[in-house]
Formats: sequence, structure tokens, C-alpha cells
Amino acid sequence: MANKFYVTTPLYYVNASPHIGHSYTNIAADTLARFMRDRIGGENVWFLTGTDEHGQKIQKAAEEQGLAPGDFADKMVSQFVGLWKALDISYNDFIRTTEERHIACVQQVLQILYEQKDVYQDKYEGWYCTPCETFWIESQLTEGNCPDCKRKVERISETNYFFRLSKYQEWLIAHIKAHPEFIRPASRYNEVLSFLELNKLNDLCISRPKERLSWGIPLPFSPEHVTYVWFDALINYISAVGAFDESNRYKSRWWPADLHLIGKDILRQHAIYWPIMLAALKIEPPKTIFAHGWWMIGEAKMSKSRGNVVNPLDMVNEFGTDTYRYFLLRDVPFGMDGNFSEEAITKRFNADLANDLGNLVYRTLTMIEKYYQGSIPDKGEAKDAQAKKIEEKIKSLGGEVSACLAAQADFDFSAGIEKIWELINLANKYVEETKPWNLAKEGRSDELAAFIRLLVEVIREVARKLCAFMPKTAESITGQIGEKAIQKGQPLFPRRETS
Ligand code: ME8
Repeated sequence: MANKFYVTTPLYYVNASPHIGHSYTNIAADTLARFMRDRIGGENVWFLTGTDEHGQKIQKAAEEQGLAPGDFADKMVSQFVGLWKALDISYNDFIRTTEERHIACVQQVLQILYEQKDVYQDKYEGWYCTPCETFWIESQLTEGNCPDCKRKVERISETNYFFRLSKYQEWLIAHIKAHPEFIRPASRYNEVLSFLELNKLNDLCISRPKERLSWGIPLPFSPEHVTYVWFDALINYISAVGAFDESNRYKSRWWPADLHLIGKDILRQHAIYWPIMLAALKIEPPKTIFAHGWWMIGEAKMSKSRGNVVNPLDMVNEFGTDTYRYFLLRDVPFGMDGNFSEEAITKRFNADLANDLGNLVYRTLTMIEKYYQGSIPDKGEAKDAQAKKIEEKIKSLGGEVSACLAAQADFDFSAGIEKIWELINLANKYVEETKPWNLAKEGRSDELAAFIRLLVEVIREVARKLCAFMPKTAESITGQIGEKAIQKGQPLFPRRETS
């Protein structure tokens, strides 16, 4: 088993408030980080998130609010930090690309690549999409517009610096072929590989003239230029863990990253630019890049530019943190697109949380109150077939959940949760079949005690396994079921009216 786990999320642009899509990646990363802390020890897990603060988009958004870009970014960062707190995101480090530790690292990378001639100066003539900050050649345009965002492009001609992507294309193809786990899920692996096999990579323009864009990291060898925002931002994954610093925290400890978690919108930058940047620096590539799907509203991707975003805090206020986390992780297999709606959350809430989990905990606590005055019975062993089945399931559950959350299974959160629910459902069925009220009436006290003890074991195991997915719920269950006695609280998930 690996002795460390370094997981990252994208660094989100601070030009607008975070929405459900951003929260999804962080909830997934948080769940894995919590899961791995439990398995290999907290000191062996490093979970990095942060914000991407340079570039045109942010400069423009700041101007619109009449603020200096740095002040604007400070203001926006607090929204991300606040949201991560509300969602119980247990990151170990939060990096901002405007921090000195990052800027120094980016400049060092640029200097190394410039000295070894992997970065060179050239004159650029072609089309430029300002909102996407991307250069396009004539043949790439769709009806004269940007092929990504379909907006108008501008003709530009300027001196810039370029990174030799093309030189490393064959290396990247070979690396991908030799490492089927490098890009996941398989559909994304195939997408990147066939793109590389069918297209010749152009070198990447990694600078912007200062007169056009001033909000960026200056090139150490050309003060007239700032660094292209993607080239700057990707470096966070090594700058945050101290690449090139004295502390040896980096090579000996965290790098290579075990997992870069991203959305499929930024696959090209992560699976092509980034490994090539690392190869040029003679740094090992990350082990796995996993691109998940999109949350959609109807037919459209939820995005700032489309203006169809849902504020995660509204959902947390309405449904609670854990219901929100549960819904996102359970409703859609990781890697696929999903449709977001409040009706869908309510449905999951009533069926899975109120009816199954909440009911199991509440009815068990109620029985302990009623039959044992709140003390958990300490003897009795259930011997019937259903009890045996439940005991087996308690034993196998840990392994089953781990298998679902493994890289080989593409971090299948939904299937992992389903395994936990198999146990919950077995236990609920056991209550219905055993009819404990009859055992009580008939004075079969040993059987009743054994039955209750098994339910308590089930609930304890469910709480342990839910920790990574729903930390508050797990804590609340553990708080209600003590070592020897219970402390019954309000029902965990009181049923919601459907409209
Ligand atoms: O791309 N569904 O930042 P960004 C699911 N700064 N996930 C979504 C989503 C949706 N509808 N919308 C956004 C950037 N995301 C760069 C990254 S990394 C060095 C630099 C999530 O603010 C998903 O993780 O546009 C996606 O990749 C990311 O937010 C894009 O965030």
C-alpha cells in the first residue's frame, strides 16, 4: 500500500463566486483525503486546494468593480474559504497564485526552461480570444469565432515567448501508453491519446505583453511580459509543496502527486501542458489525472459565463452540508455528467437519508430507550440466518468500500455509498422481520438483547464508514450511541415535504 497520498483540486478563478461545480471537485477530494487519512494515517495525506488569481479574466472583473486586482482577489478568496468551511473541506494547504512562494517558484521554472532553450522568443501573428486567453490559428476558428467559447476573436501581432511543447510530444505519447492509470477515466485517456496521435502539437505561447495585460507574474528574462495564466497556475502543484526549496519536503515527501482531480473542461492543460512542463524540468509526472464530468442544468453545463449557476451555500442552508455532499457523491457515477435539481436532492433525502439511514438510527435508539432505559444491553449473540448475514456484511464492508474508492475503480463514490446502504437495508429488513415488539411482549429477553446489540454494531460500522462522505452525520451518530448508553437527539433527517 502506498505510504503517502497527495491529492489536489484545480485552483479556481476568483473572477466570480464559487458554484456547485467547484464544490463538487472539492467534496470529492475531501472525501478521498478523509478516507486515506483513516487508512494510512493523517500525517501521510496532503490535500491541496487554492485559487487562480492572475490573468485577463480577473483583471477585467476587478476593473468592473473599481478595485485593484489584488484587493479584488482578496475579497473573492474569502468566499472560497468560507464555502470550504461550510462544506467541511479538510484541506491541508490553500495556495493562492499571488503568494510569494508561488511567484518565486514560477520564475525559477521559467528561468530554467529559458536557459535550457525550451522557452524561446518569437513573433506571433494570429487570432486571440481574450476571454479564453487563447491563441488560435485561422484553421482552428469556428465560423471565424473562438472554437471553445464561440465568441469573437481579435487579430494580433506581437513578440512573445513560447514553450517547446512539440519537442516532447513523442515522449508524452509513450508515457501515456505505458501508464494506463495516468489519465482516468478510460474515456478521457482515449480522448487525450487520440488527440496526440492525430495532431501535431504547436508550441505554447506562455507570455503576454504587459501593455495588454499587466496582472501576471513578470518573466524573469523579459520585464515587458507577464506569464500566461495557465503556465503560472499549473505550477502550483509543485510550488505548494516546496519545489526547489531547501526543506526537502517536496521530493522526499509529497511529489509526485498521487491524484490531480479536475473537471473534464481542463483536461488538455493537465494532461498535455503540465506533464510536458514537468518533463522539461526533469520532474516526475503525477501518477493520476482524473477528470470528472459536469453538473448540468437541463441541457447546459453549469458555468459562470452561462449565468445558470446555483450557489452551494443556498443548498447547504436548505438541505444541510451532509445531505448536499451525499447527493453530489451518490447521485452520479464519478466521471459522468449529472443533472442538478432541488427535486433530485429531495428525492434522495427522503428515500436514502430519512427512510433508510435516519430511520434505522432513530428506531434503534427508541428501542434502547423503551426496553433498556437508555443502556445498551451488554450480552446476547444473535444466531438466526439474517443475523449471520449482517455479521458477514459488517466484516466485509470495509474492504468493499475501499475497493470502490480505489484508483483502479475510478474512485467510484456512488458505488462505495451503495455498499454502506446494503448494510443499512439489511438491518432495516432485520427489524421488520424480527418484530422486536413481539420479543418484548413474549419476554424473550436474550433474543431481544442480542438483536439490539447487533443493530448497535451495524450503526457503529455505518458511522465509521460514513466518516469520509458525511463527517457531521458520522459524528452525530457516534455522539448518540455511546460505549454503554445512548444520548438520543433529534431525528437525523426528518422527512421533507415534496412539492
Ligand atoms: O479552470 N460541473 O478554474 P475554474 C462540474 N483556474 N465541475 C465544474 C463545473 C461543472 N459545471 N464547473 C466548474 C480553472 N467545475 C482554472 C484551473 S488549475 C491549475 C487552474 C469545476 O474556476 C471543475 O473542477 O474555471 C473544473 O475543472 C473547475 O471547476 C474549473 O474551475
